[in-house]
Amino acid sequence: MKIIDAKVIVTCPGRNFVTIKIMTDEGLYGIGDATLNGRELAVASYLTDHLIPCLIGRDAGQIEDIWQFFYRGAYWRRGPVGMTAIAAIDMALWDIKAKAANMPLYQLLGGRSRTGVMVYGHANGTGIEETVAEVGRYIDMGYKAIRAQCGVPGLPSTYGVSKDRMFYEPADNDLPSENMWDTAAYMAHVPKLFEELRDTYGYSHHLLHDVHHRLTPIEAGRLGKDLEPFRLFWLEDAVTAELQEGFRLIRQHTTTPLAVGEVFSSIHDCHQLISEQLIDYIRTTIVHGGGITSLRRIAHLAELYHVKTGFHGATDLSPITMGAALHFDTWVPNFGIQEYMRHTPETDEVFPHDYEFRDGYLYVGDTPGHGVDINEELAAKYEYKRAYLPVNRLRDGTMFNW
Ligand code: EZ4
Ligand code: CO
Repeated sequence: MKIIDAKVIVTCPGRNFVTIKIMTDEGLYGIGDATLNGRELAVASYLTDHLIPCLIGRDAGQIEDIWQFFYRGAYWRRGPVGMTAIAAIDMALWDIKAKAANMPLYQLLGGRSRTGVMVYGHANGTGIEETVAEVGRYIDMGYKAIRAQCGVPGLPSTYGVSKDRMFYEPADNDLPSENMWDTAAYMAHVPKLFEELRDTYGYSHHLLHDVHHRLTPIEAGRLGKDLEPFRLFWLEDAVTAELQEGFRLIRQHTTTPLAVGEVFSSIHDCHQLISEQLIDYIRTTIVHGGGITSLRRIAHLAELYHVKTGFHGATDLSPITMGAALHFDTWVPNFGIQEYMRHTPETDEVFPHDYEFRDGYLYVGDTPGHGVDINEELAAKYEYKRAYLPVNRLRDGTMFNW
């Protein structure tokens, strides 16, 4: 089966999404997500200008060879723009292969390891009381696992606290908006939130928290220790992870489980974190980590070291990534959990899909492929709109991590 054409579709049904559609001479096509929040057009150009010309005429079944061709063949390896572009092609090719086999993708990967995929939802509020009430709402909706984020007294805005109850969207401005950060205020506040949550709801649900790269290793060790009585499922992105060995220091000080990796683009970004057992969950997901071909390698490496998967699943990952991730989650032996933020109805309409939420779990359907399609006519109605993630500064103006 030969690739005869491929195109990039940019659409903005409430937020920007980039999609590749690959066509074959047998009439089958596959789609892949190429969305990189705040840098969408760079990936679109990487695909259109540099990868698609090399795709035409190739055998659509040679997924591994095409992956290696684009990874090794670029000479310039890794990096989020390039790896997102490779991921998009890889996802589309797995979609085609599964359609050709007339199988849902999880069958092709090795079959079902579980009936459903446990997901966690996002509860947040401006204060503790509001956040506690929100967690209650998620419990009522059937969630078994809930991430809790809360405003910090004295800070006008905080990562993870949304203006819209249903749909959180951090890329909120045409140019980066500026947030303010205060580590001491945050560290004093978070344990109070989790104490209140456990006092209110007990210990029958999993609770998670995302630090969003704002601490140093020794601060993270302290926070992890302070949170130990509340038995978190995980503490996410406690520190930036360019320095993988930095996690050793956190590990020496706390038994709170650690998750990291949503911004990683390859196995080399987490090799040491995994092989030294410095983390418990790897969050690198299909769209930003080089596709299914690449994530398979990461998951197998992780399995050797008791590390489980916990794929990133924010709204800036399109329903295509969610579909592909759910097939992967349904198969992968060392599955941990899947993040799940609801897409808006406009987005769901542009990307029809067959996965569904029931009682705390997401279930994939049995449509051949990854089960997600794109309505191109509808997609064309939503024009790209530039949007940036915020930046973050300390009180004295110093640029910090967002
Ligand atoms: O801020 O995906 O765990 N989820 C997150 C996300 C990220 C966005 C950035 O594009 O940290 O909400
Ligand atoms: Co995160």
